[in-house]
Amino acid sequence: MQLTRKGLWGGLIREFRDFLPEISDSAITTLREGNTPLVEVENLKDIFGDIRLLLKYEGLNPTGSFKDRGMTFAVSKAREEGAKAVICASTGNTSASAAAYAAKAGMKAYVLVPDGGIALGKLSQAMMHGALVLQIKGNFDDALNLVKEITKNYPIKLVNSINPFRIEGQKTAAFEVCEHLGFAPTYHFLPVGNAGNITAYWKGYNEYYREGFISNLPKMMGFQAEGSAPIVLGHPIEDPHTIATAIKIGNPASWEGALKAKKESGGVIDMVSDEEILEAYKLLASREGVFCEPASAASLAGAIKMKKEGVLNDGDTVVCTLTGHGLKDPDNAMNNSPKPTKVPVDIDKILEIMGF
Ligand code: AN7
Repeated sequence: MQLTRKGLWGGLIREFRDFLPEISDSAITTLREGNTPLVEVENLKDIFGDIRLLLKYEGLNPTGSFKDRGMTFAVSKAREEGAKAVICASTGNTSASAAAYAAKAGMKAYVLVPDGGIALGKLSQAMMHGALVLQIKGNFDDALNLVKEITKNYPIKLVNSINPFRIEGQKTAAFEVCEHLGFAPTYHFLPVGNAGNITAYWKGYNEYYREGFISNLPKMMGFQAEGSAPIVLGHPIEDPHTIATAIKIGNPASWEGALKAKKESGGVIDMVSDEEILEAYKLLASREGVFCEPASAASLAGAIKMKKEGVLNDGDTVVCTLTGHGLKDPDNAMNNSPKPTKVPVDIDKILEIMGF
């Protein structure tokens, strides 16, 4: 048998280079991110009937979230420009990704995270990858303001999604959805925090549309958490709250991008409650075998809400992006599932509990 390279994935910069800004080969910093599966939902027919529902499982990226798509490009660009350090504010996933890609590029990473309310998995990643982790006695919005101020005056590359190369990398997820399906979905649901991702997907779909690869554009359906829904309410929120800490953001950086995606696509920016988010989170894990973090489940919670409101129809193709892996947030997982049963080393007792 002959060994072949068939099917090996070069990371999204190499795979989608024709659709990205130019970058020199030697600067490319990749952990082979992208190429995540589009998983067909099979067991939610009681809710969705004959709607075709698919999950873009971004938790399977190298650091466990979609942030790797933007980070490979932002860090590669920083490296090309000769930067020695990167910095970001983060609710967790951006810091994990920035820390990993900075390590790979041989750069220093500084990450500013809220003190408390950052999921354990994410914090442990930033620490393990050797970032300087600064816990701010404030929220994400405070951290982002500080980072913007610092990068004005010091030679550190900002890698939050206000860095346009982040959006460029992230748009490739829309390319993959089109390539997997062979067409664009009718609806695309996403959780919305800083709104960089919905902005990026909309850009990606539009670029494939202009190329003639797809003949329709999806309606973009962005969902914020109820206690943290500035775009829905139409004003920044001073003190946002939600169990979905990844999207606990009161003043999104890409606010305009989200509104543009909504308006141009004929979609919505709406909100779901923490209860609805947790319900969707548990449904995915227990009935589809897909473990995502709570913020990610806001996309499915949004789809369930829209189905109930009669917006979705039989025959529609609906994609929900699951932005981050469930292992990111072990505390929420433990608090929202049945506890293990402690048993003695006694086969009769065990069989009895098993129901035999
Ligand atoms: C799992 O890590 O903002 O609307 O600092 O981690 O593009 O901001 C994370 C955001 C959705 C929202 N799902 O995406 C950060 C950060 C998960 C996330 C979002 C985030 P955007």
